[in-house]
Amino acid sequence: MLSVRQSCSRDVYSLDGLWDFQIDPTDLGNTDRWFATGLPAPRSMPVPASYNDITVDNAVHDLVGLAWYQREARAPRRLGSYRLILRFGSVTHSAVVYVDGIEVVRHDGGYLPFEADITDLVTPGQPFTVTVSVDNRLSWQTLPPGFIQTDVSGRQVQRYFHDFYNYAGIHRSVLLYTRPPVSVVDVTVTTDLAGEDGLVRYRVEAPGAEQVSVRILDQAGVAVAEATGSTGEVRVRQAHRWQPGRGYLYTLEVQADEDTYPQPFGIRTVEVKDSQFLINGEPFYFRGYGRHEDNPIRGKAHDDVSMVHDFELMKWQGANSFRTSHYPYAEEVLDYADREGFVLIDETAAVGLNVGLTGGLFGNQDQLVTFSEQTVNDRTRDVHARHIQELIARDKNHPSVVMWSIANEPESSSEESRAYFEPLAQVARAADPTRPVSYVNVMLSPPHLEKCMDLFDVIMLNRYYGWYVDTGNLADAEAHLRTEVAGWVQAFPGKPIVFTEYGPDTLSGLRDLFHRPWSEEYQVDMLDMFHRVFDEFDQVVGEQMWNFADFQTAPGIIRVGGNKKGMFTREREPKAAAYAVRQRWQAQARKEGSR
Ligand code: GCB
Repeated sequence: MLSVRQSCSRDVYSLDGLWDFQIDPTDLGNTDRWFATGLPAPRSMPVPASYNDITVDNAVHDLVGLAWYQREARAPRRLGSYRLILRFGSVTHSAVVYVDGIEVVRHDGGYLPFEADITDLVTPGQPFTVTVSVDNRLSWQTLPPGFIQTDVSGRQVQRYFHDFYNYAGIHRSVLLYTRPPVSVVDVTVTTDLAGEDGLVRYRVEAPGAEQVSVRILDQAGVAVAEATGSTGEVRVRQAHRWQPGRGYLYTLEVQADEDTYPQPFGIRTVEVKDSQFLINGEPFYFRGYGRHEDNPIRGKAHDDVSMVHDFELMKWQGANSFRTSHYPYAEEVLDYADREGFVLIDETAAVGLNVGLTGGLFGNQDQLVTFSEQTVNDRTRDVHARHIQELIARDKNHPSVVMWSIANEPESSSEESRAYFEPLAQVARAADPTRPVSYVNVMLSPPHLEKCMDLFDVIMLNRYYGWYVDTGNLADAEAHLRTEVAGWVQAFPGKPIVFTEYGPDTLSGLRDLFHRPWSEEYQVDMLDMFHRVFDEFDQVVGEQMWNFADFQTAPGIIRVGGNKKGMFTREREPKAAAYAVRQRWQAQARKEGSR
């Protein structure tokens, strides 16, 4: 799906701000038709935001079920023959949208956009009502998966297998935009290098358009190439390459009859070859983090203030990359990464397809099986395939995205897991033949147990030697880590290895002469130990520690006010490790710069 971009044929209006809001744990709203009659007892709720931490009401914070949002909007006065589209950046986890009481769209999946053409339901210049029912319930057929239990008081309790709080609500901007009756609905840009030149292949979908043409504008807005037709290849002479740290962007300005759509893109190549990850033909070493969209009060909502500040912190550290763990991030974040030259591993919301894990490496208390008719099944796989397709459709033109991660830490050591993932690897490759595809492997599935890695291009590993195992014994941790890396190198020769998680929980301010677990000293020591081992293996081409910042989780005996593995606190104050790792990453960056 195309991002919303303003142009001479497209006007954009924001519906962000305060909406009416009401929780509906007993599902009254559908029976009483709140979408037509209005919310009986609304309170104010900001959009975008997770609703959970905004009020001081436990019923809102712990809601399992439906919440309703409603507001008035006004159709543009001079709509003429143009279409009016209502567009949501994301609603977590599923939404049904009504305009003046009539359902216009429903969408499952809490981290991807959706839209509806509402032209025929509105009158130019007149107000209309938008209502959204938001469902935060997770089941075995949602991503991420979960299941609901009823406690002794009859209250519904959401259980899940991933380690971040189940924040919900309208998490990204709600927009109205106009476009001509015949308009661009999709653009795909892929690029190659030919010596100093860039080759730009494009495909435009604009159903019914009689004339399609494109111009390539450089960063100064100067046209450097053009072509006609809905597909083609254009040569950009002496092209500026999009490079890590230098995010040069061109714009493919598409003209389809009356419609103009500006599609930003970068000229660069990505390839996996001989245990190396190549960007523009040069070995790239990933330095950075797994992250979360997570902030005090607003939860998982996007906001530009936090985004820009987080990128400043990452640059200060010398990081060059991150993974969008564990779901697709806001489109604004991808646009900004493109501009800033950050390298992204783009992940689906398939986290927790593994009943062996709940918030870390500890037991399966409910005796569940991951893959079965009652749990993760063929229907889940169909949903997963759709998520992969929607993610790639949204993010395919971002030069910052260099690899797709189709799942985080799924079960991958059983025959069932292979049967589940084999078709999904194909779905991803069919949707995008230009980028490597992989998934993130869990510690429970070392090379001798692993059944899926041969389907993928890069070995991504989350490892917690020194924390969940060998706790406090970094000598043993180091030995075990070294042996395991050697095992991967031997089992999958030629595949590069990226560490996508490692690090201990660390309580900011806890200092310890004896460097024991939870102290800031231990975080420094443990990260240092991992880095020592990485440096011994040429096949290790990246280190993304866990996590950029502390983040909120479900309550649990191994979580103290959330997960504390951040390099920064949840408020973005640095821990000691932030300075120590900065020295290493800045030194690496300087070395690369002098090459
Ligand atoms: C993992 C998960 C991540 C958790 C982390 C932890 O392996 O991928 O979501 O937060 O471990 O801290 O336990």
